[in-house]
Amino acid sequence: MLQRDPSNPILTRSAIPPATGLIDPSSVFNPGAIHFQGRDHLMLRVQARSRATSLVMASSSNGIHFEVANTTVHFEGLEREARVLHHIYDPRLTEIDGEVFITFAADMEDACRLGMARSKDLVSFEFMGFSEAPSRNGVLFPEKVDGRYLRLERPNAGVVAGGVATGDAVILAESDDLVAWSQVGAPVFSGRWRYWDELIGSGPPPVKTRAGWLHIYHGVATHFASSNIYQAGAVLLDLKDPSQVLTRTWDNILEPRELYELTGQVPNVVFPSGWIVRDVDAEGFALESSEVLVYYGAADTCVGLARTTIGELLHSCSEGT
Ligand code: BMA
Repeated sequence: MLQRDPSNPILTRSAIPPATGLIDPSSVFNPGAIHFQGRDHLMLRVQARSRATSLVMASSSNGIHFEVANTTVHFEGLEREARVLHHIYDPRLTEIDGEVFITFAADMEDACRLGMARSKDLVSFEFMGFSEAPSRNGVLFPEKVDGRYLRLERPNAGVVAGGVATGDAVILAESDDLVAWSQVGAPVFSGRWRYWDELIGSGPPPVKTRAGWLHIYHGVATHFASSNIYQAGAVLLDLKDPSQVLTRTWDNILEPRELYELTGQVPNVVFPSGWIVRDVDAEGFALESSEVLVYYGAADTCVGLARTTIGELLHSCSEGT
């Protein structure tokens, strides 16, 4: 369904310049992505050998070959957070009215919360706040719907036996100011036990198409003895009421098959976290013919790129149940 780029993995740990201060890092994965001010940008998750996590920007003129910045990202104001903060990671990027908003996971002493930051130039970043409740995999819609900002997120309160806190439901939240958020109604979609997407979480932010809000998510199959398997699927949400699912893929659309996805820091993982949609009409709707570049973390070790089109993704959703 999704076609891997022949130059995969497009980024590995050797691409991180020592000038970042990250000497001989272990991994680079789960990037946010955006086309902004004429270039393609990734916000990379880089893990040092201490397993401390940093975020590093990279940019490209073709979406394949990226130049990695010499500095790490600093969210101005985050240093004033009083609670112990261990890691921030898995950023997702959304442009709203010429400004880029970043949603990210934040591991605190008691829970993982959803953080937000904003930037007008992808050079300086301003921290905005954290969710009150444990949550992660948050993605902002690129425009207000019915006068409200919307985001999808994955409450992170459940604990799988013997494992870390996680979840099997994606919810919709709304806000007037991008700071205070409240849940809208029931979960938008849930995990399908015994199949590929038992645990779920949003991938890149939703994209507006004439057919509805198109969205990619990751699903985890947990029922294999040796290891969880992270895969990708798609879901189409109603344009006017995105709490309503129109169609959803039944098969996954990307699963670990290549060596760099099957083996690494965490084996059997493809984790889509960013995408760039090339062609959009005058009203902001993605064209069915548009190329889509999907960026994903592979085995929590490196970055993969897979291509498709809006039309193919819509078709794969329509084949779901
Ligand atoms: C998820 C998150 C991701 C990671 C994935 C596979 O729960 O922690 O950051 O890529 O697991 O390890």
